[in-house]
Amino acid sequence: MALDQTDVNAWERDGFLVIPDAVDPARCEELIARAEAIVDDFDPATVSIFSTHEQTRTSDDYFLASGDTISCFFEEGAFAEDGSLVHDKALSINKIGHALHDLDPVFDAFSRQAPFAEAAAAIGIAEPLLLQSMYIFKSPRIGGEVSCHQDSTFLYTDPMSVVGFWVALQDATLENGCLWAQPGGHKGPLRKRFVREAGGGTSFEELDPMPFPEPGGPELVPLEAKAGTMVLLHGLLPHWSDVNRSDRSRHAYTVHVIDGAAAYPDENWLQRSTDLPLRGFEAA
Ligand SMILES: O=C(O)CCC(=O)C(=O)O
Repeated sequence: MALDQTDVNAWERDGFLVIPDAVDPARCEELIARAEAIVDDFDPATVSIFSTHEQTRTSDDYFLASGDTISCFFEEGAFAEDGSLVHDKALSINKIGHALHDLDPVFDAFSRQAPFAEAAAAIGIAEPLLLQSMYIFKSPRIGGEVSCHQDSTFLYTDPMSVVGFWVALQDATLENGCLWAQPGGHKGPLRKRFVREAGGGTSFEELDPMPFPEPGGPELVPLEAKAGTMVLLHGLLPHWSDVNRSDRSRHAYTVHVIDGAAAYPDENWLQRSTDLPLRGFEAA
């Protein structure tokens, strides 16, 4: 899957690169099966988000601890007033994160396949470190919108270095909520940073008032992708995905890679314990 100079030029011009047939569809199927097994084993009661006044704090804690865990996150509106699930558990999960790539052997091997390392080298990530992984379900008729954002907001380094390696595990189409991106949008400023507050919790620190392109508007282009397609996303690139209004799920897996030469701030939401140091693309 060698990238050539035309690909690298497109990456630098657009801030994203769509690489069809990057991953063997059989490996996508294997990852889907593994994610389904993780959800099967997951007991929703362990998230303990049912008592209303505690909800924000407990889900914040669960989220903030997830940088070095395998944690399941529900779709908005997954629970009824009485705490019961509105739909099947398997359909109610929005995503699994954020250390699948280091804690689960199937995800570890998937994330460290040659195409990932080759793409990282081709776009010039000097000392790649796999920081975060997310398995995104976008279940039929339930999967929610991912609002327009830049990944450097959440995974800031100095200098900025994060790149998303997003893989369609199932065909992503206009109907089931494919990615949309703003060509060249990575040349714009970072709008905000998502930071941990000294007193606990998180907030957005506003950096630049430039608005994001309007979802569905002319500045964003759809990135429809067959299963096995990899999409590289620059950390400053505004991107978005719509709700899934169709009857077909849109499973995807994304790994966010930073450059080990850049500084990683303590106020970033995602912090890893020293027991689980970041690794590159080499096998453990
Ligand atoms: O898969 C999606 O819909 C959004 C993914 C995304 O925003 C990301 O990987 O940064």
